[in-house]
Order: sequence, then C-alpha cells, then structure tokens
Amino acid sequence: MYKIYYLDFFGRSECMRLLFDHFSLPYTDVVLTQPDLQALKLEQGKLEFGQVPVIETPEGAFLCQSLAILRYLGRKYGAYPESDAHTAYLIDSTIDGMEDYINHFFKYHMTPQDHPLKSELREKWLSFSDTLFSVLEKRQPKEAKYFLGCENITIADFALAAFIYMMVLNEANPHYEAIKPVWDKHEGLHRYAEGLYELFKTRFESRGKKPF
Ligand SMILES: N[C@@H](CCC(=O)N[C@@H](CS)C(=O)NCC(=O)O)C(=O)O
Repeated sequence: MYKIYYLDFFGRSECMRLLFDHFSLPYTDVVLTQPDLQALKLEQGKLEFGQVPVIETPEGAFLCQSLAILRYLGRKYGAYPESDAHTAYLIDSTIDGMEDYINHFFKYHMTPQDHPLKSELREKWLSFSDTLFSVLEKRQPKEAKYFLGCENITIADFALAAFIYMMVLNEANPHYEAIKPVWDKHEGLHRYAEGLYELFKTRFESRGKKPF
C-alpha cells in the first residue's frame, strides 16, 4: 500500500489522493504535526529535501517533490502521455502554471496585513490568476471531459481538480471571495470543472473542509 506523509492540508498531496482513488490503489495518509515533521527530518533517507509531501511506495521507497511524484504515478498508471511531446509539454506547462499561482497566493497570504507590499502582492496574485485561467480556457476544448481533449485522464486532470477545488472553488479558503469573481469570468472552464467535480465527487464530499 502507498503511504502519503504530509501535514494536515489537502495541499501538494491532494492530486495524488485523486489519482490513487481513480485507479483504486489503496493508500493511507500519515498526517504529521510540526514536531512529527521535525522528527522525520532526522530519520535518514526519508525526507531527502527535508520537505513533504513524501510517498512511501508499496516496495518501501521514499519519493519526494510533489510534481515529480505525480509524473512518476502518471507514468506508472498510464496517465502521462509522454510519447506525444507536445501534449506532455502542454500538461507540464499547465502544472507549472498552477505552481506559479500557488507561489503568488502564498506570498500574498503570508504577508502581514499592514505590510507596505500587501496590496501590490494581492494585485499580482489576482492578475496572475486571470492569466492562468485564460490559458486554461484557451487550452481546454469546451465539450471535452479531460483536459486538452485527451482521450483518457491525465495527470493534468488530477492536478487541476485538486487545484480548482482547493484554491478556487473552496469556500473554506481564506481568499475565496476575492478569487471567485475572477473564476466566474472564465465561463469556458466551468463545464470542465463541473465534470471534474463529478469525477471526484466521492472524495470531495467526504474529505472534510480545509483552507487549502
Ligand atoms: N517543491 C516541493 C515543495 C514542498 C514544500 O514546500 N513542502 C512544505 C509543506 S507544503 C514543507 O515541507 N514545509 C516544511 C518545512 O520545509 O520544514 C514539492 O513540490 O514537494
């Protein structure tokens, strides 16, 4: 069985949970407190980068870096069409775009309210959101079930589903009210997002509420 070592967030490991559920692969969450994390950092060979998420494979290997793990699982279970270089590029650059969003979001979120750069960081985050949603809208054929109109599910769908229902359409996210109007403008994505919800409904409706 796979094990996911992470903090008590959906965060960078949610795309892996969606993939495990989709392919009916058993997994268990090892939810770490900060002291647990500090202790785990001292255990040789487990957290190579001193960060989580890390997954332990059924064979006992510890894998780190969330996006590398997602690609690894995608390759292993047929959800990463690498033989088509252009499709793989579109998938990778979409996932990198979400990573950039997360960096903008947390820079803004972690900056104290009275910091002189707070409103500039908010503008940068919202402006990047608009850019990201425009790119997604352009890449996604309106009627298609899977991202880019791929015939089968890919890691982009797992990453996008995790992202949209954690960072955007998540009322428990502290900046939901700010991001929702930006999302609402990008109508071309709404049907795809509804399809993702249906696909992962069991998890979304049983996982509880967390800010991200
Ligand atoms: N590039 C890494 C980033 C991982 C990361 O920043 N992890 C955070 C939690 S989301 C962490 O481990 N923080 C605790 C620490 O660095 O002590 C990945 O994608 O896995």
